[in-house]
Amino acid sequence: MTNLRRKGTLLNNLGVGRRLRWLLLASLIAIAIIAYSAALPTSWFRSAEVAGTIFAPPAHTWIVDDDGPAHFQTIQEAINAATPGDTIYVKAGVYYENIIVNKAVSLNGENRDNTIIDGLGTGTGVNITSNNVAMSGFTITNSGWWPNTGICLYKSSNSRITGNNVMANAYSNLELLWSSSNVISENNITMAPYDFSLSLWWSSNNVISGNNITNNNNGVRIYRASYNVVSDNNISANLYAGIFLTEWSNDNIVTGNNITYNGGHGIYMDWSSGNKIVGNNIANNGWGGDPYLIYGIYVGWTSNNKIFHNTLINNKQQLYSIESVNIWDDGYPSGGNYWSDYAGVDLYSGPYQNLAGGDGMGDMPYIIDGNNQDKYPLMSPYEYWSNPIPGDINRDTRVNYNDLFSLASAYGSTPEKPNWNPNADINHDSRVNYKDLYILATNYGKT
Ligand SMILES: [Ca+2]
Ligand SMILES: [Ca+2]
Ligand SMILES: [Ca+2]
Ligand SMILES: [Ca+2]
Repeated sequence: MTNLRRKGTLLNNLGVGRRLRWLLLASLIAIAIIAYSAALPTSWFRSAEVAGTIFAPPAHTWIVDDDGPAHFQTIQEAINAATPGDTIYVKAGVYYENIIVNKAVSLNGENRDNTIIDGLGTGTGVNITSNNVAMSGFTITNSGWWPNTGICLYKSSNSRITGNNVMANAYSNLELLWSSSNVISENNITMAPYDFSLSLWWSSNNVISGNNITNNNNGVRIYRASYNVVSDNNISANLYAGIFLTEWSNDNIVTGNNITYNGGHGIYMDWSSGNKIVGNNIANNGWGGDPYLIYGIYVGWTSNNKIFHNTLINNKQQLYSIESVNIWDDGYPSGGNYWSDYAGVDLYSGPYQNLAGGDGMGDMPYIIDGNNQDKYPLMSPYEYWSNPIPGDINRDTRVNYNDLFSLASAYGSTPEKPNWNPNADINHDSRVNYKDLYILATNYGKT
């Protein structure tokens, strides 16, 4: 009793009541919190972002319009204001700019045909110097003469250029310089009147896919650039070449492209090895009038490349090979290329083409020169050859007695047997029997 009293007396002697003390303490804490958080946001969030933690701020979208309400009227102002991870949405309009993209932002145009970046004939249209940039939905046009270009990726990685029109730039449309692991897809890359429309210089592991690369001076140049994939593009109606791979451009894959009606060579390759040129349609090239630029495929001083499953039709000259040793087929029964000027017949089958019954591959090699031959030239364009009318064993686009003869010659066989004909195994169950005969019979007479 005495002690409690004394304590109470002591506190009371400080001159502060209990409620008042709590109020004071609470106020101090509140003030501290407010002061601390006011000082924090920018620096604290930024450093968290750099560290890649989960505290990154939500990405912001900036709106750009040349003639309506928006955050900015020019694309460059929006890039300057943005932080990495932001999106810049550009409304339809004409933007007379040379743009530098020096941070990881997404540039999205409202519509590729009327959201236009016009360089007014000077500078590079869009110069991408950061990694992880995405750009889609624009027309990029009217940039300046060399060394400028429509879009340049300079030391950029993991960027994506998709769904744009890159067109009518004075020198070249699109260049990658020392840039790797980028995707260039679904663009119209057209009307570059002077140089190659799309060039990869010292750039690796890029994917160039699904673009229309048409009506340029030249199509695609790969220069000292390796491990790139060029697939499923339409590379047509260029004044001179379709694709160049030159000077130590190794281990690239060129596949599934339509390379047609180029005035010069369809594919030109020099001083390069380890490339796979597979499954391309290479037709009607070399008719532009230059007496030297006339080949579907030209290879010079370039060896150890694999070139098969391509379809070569009606090029002014199909092929020229000088000082080169390359592989022109994928073995048996995968096969070689289709050459529209192949004069051989298909009466035999097997790795040595000495067994009765055709198999869709010519019985004699397509001879290129003393060091180069396609051992298994295809009897029809690869697109059909790989997906024929069921029962068309010899791939001559009709199911008739020749196919019946092939099947009969291989009847009862399995892959180890001497009379095995892989194409006679129509249902791919590793035996030639009544099931294959049934398929052939139900398709008999089809063309
Ligand atoms: Ca507008
Ligand atoms: Ca044959
Ligand atoms: Ca047939
Ligand atoms: Ca079978």
